[in-house]
Amino acid sequence: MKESWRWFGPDDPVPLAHARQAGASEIVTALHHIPNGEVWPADEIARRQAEVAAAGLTWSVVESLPVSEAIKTRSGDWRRDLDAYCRSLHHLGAAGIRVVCYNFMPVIDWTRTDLAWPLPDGALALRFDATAFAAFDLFILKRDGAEAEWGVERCRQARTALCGMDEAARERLTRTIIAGLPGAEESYTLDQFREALARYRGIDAAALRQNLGEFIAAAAAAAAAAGVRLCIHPDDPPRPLLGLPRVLCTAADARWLLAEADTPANGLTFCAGSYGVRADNDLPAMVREFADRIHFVHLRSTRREADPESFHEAAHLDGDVDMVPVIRELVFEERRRAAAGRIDAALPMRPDHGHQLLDDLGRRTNPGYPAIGRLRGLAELRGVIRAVETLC
Ligand code: DNO
Repeated sequence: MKESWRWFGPDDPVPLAHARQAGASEIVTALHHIPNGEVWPADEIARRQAEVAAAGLTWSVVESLPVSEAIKTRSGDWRRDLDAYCRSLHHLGAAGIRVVCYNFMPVIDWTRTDLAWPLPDGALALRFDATAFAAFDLFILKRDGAEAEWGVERCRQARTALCGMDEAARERLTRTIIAGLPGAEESYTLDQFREALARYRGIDAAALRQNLGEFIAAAAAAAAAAGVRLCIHPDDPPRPLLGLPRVLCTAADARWLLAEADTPANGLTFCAGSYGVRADNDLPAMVREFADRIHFVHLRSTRREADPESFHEAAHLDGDVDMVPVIRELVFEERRRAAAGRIDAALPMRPDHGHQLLDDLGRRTNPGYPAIGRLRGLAELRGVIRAVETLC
């Protein structure tokens, strides 16, 4: 596998030199300063590539080339944005960057309620607490219809949770949900957030699926022509939030999307942590089924809590994800590709997220992306990969 490391660009508090010392050879990044919907110019791609190469690394995966809200809702300037998307794919392919990750989550990207949840050993983890999320939805956002969706018991728990939060805690929860986690690109105030939600009135799961299907038909054709492989990131968490549909949560969703455009240019980012939040996703079986369409891998593990809709991020080899069988299936796929002479035999993988520990604590870090927590994750995963490659 190609060991890669996410780098958020020149403002990332973890420099490229540290990614290299962690043992990574590849960089996963994006032109974060370009607004969603705009073309990524060839010269800006080349400049970023040169910066990465100067550190002895290769920019081999884009995460993400964001899909604009106009495209997701198929409204406003969506045709212009789609054209820009296809032009960016062309520029990336011409620069030799062949793997492009994206997602199709409405309004908000990945979502957590707590970015510094203390573990028993003193390290800090990211957490999604369904009750805290309900408290935001019901009593801070005050979304119409939320009460009926959450049900009596969760509303009661949420009211109690809200009473336990002071003004600062409520503000922190709100910002954690709507201000955008690293890589999310969109950031909202409460009023802007309400407007963004309103744009999805009338867009249910079937309508969003149709929009995604139409997007991938056009984008995969452009990607194929550019020599690029697109790979969708699953929804995180993998279930509808705030009355918004989410349509890439399960094996059935992935199967559907891959059939919509039957070309390697339409592929998956296999994010073990996101798919693993659902007990009904059998991860090794999913890798086996979708193997030849997986172009990028996020290795991370989550732990479901006593409340089955809540989870926190566990250490990479702990949690609910069967990491060793997942890695074994990925290694088998790499061997099949190598035997078939495919140029994409080595799969790019990155240690996704990491606990804040040791010198990470007290430092400015991008939530989920501290240096030492990820270094530990990568080292543990590398050990498993080597063992599987040797013994299986
Ligand atoms: C979180 C990431 C996501 C991911 C996007 C892909 O850590 O996995 O932000 O980059 O959803 O489009």
